[in-house]
This record gives sequence, structure tokens and C-alpha cells, in this order.
Amino acid sequence: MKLYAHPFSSYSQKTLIALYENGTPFEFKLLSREDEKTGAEFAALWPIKRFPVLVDQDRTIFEASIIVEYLDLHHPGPVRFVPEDARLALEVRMMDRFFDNYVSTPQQKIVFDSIRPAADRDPAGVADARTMLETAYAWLDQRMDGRMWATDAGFSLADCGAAPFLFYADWTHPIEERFANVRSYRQRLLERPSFARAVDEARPYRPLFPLGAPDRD
Ligand SMILES: N[C@@H](CCC(=O)N[C@@H](CS)C(=O)NCC(=O)O)C(=O)O
Repeated sequence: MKLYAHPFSSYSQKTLIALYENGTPFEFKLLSREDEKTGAEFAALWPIKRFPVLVDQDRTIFEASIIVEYLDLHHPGPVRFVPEDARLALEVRMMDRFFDNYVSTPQQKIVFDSIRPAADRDPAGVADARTMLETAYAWLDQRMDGRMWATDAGFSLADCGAAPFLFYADWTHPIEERFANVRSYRQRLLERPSFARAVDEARPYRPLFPLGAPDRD
């Protein structure tokens, strides 16, 4: 398999966690400005040009959640990301949507706004994104009370997304001390070897973080 991705990208990390959890072999196709050949290959596979994209023989799979589901289905290992039980699987997918829509999306809105020319910025949209993150942190803090992982399924697809999304959300809009359950969940995710590896591999790219990467994590 080939994964078109970038080590510093949160959605790429979501799929790297799944690959690393089970030691699934794959070739990392690093997308970079310098490597036009890989970029052209990627654009031909997926003109939308959002990454990661997984290629498995003649199949091209896009969308990070679907890549994790695909790995679980076609290349299963000891860690299962979507439980067999359909009811529990629904809860995993619901939490996966929570982290994607209400943590990552507002986080990216704030970052992307910061790199626009001043005249094109959207202060009202950024304020809404910050409110969304505050609301998401507050809801998640209650949800995580007494919980190790996002659902009762054990470490799952939902945690694969939570790890990079909470990681960068805290850099962008700090998770206050009053959200102790969210902070300890983020720390647990950072200590998970699969995510720790993804974070380490992305360290050289920290100067790329538009808001300035904090001196921690
Ligand atoms: N819905 C996509 C989102 C992927 C995404 O936004 N990827 C970012 C990198 S973290 C990207 O492709 N950015 C490049 C661009 O926007 O052109 C998924 O779940 O995989």
C-alpha cells in the first residue's frame, strides 16, 4: 500500500496512527513542494487534492475516516478500529464525526484565516470557530469523565482522530485547566506509542505551524 500524506498534517496522522497501531506495512509517499512527481501522481489519483489518500493495488481510498475503516476491513490487525457490534460501531462513528466536525474544522478555520492576506480575513468566522471549540471542549470534558478512550469500544477510529485534532486544537485555542478531563485525555493520546511516533516524525516541520508552535508536547 502507498499512503500519500504529510507527517505534519492532522488528517494524515489520523491514518498513520491506525497503520502504526498494527504495524501494517506501507510506503509513505511524502507530499512536498519540492517533489513535483509525487504531487502530480497524487493529483491524478485524487483531483480534490486533500490528503491523506491510500492506494491499495488498483483501489484509491480517500477521506481519513474511510481509510481507517478500510484498513480495519481489508488489513485487520490486533487493534480493531471499528467494533463488530453494530451499535457500538455507531457510537465510534458518532464520536469520529464529533472530533472531525467540531474540533478539527473550527481549528483549521482559525489557522487558515491566519495565513490569508489581512483584507481577506473573516474575524466573525474565527470568533464563531473559537466559540465552537469552547463548546466542544466543555461537552467533551463531561463525556470523558471516568473514560479512558472516546467510546466503550477501547482504542478506536474515534481516538485516531481525537489525537491529532486535540493536539493542534490546544495549540490554536488552548484547552483551559478547567477542562481537566480533556487535558488528561489529550495527554493519554500523546503517550500512546502510535501517536507519539507520529508526533516525533512531525517535529522537524513545527516551524511551518502558522500560529507558531508552542515550546511543549
Ligand atoms: N475530509 C478530509 C480532510 C483532509 C484535509 O483537510 N487534509 C488537509 C491536510 S491536514 C489538506 O489536504 N490540505 C491541503 C489543501 O487544503 O489543499 C479527510 O478527512 O481526509
